[in-house]
Amino acid sequence: MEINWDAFLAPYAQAVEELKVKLRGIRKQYRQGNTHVPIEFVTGRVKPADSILAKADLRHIALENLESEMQDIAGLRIMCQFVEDIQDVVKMLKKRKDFTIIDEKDYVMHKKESGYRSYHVVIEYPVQLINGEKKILAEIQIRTLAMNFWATIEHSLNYKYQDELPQEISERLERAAEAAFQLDEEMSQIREEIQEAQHLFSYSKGRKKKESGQD
Ligand code: 0O2
Repeated sequence: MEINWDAFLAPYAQAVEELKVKLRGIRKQYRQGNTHVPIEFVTGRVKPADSILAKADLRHIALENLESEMQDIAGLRIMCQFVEDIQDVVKMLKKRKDFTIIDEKDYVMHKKESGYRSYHVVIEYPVQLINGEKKILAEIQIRTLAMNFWATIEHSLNYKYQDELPQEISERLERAAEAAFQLDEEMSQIREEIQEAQHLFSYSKGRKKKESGQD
């Protein structure tokens, strides 16, 4: 089967752009509300054609079934400061009316064998095209900054070694996963202190801006 990649990926690209704006908008609303902001930053990407083909091969997904079986062609990532923020973000996503959640995977409570931790939500998102509406699948990954740091490093090492990591690196990654977990635990313990400090800091920044007429 011959795929016209530009045409195939266009709705996914549109969905990623729209969802980035929407998810970043949530962050802005929290900030304006002067409450704790559970979202640190948001990224998004469309899986490149070569990665789609490699994954389809690995997972035995027929090209005709890509749209229904590959859930992460459109991918969004929401980074949080604290593990507790992840559930707040998931709850907030569940209340939204502009997409439907069709699957959830909790790799925070149940980490993967690799040490990977993250919360995955698969959504069905309607994009408006010139010839009508098209519902596409997108995956939103919600994770802490520590989980993201580990996953990003592990992903690039696996890419470099083509999923055949030398024993020593594999062991170091395991220890790093544990260290990232401990970091999240420690930060959770002093969460209230940190939030109060951040609140004071943004309040004083806001006042200075006002005083210097930058507001
Ligand atoms: P890229 O380059 O990140 O876009 P499933 O296993 O199908 O039941 P899951 O885990 O949601 O469910 O699907 P999958 O296909 O295993 O993983 C989807 C994405 O989750 C991956 O995308 C990664 O982004 C992330 N991920 C899953 N497992 C790991 C892991 O062990 N390490 C890291 N670093 N990331 C992981 P891709 O396809 O890797 O592409």
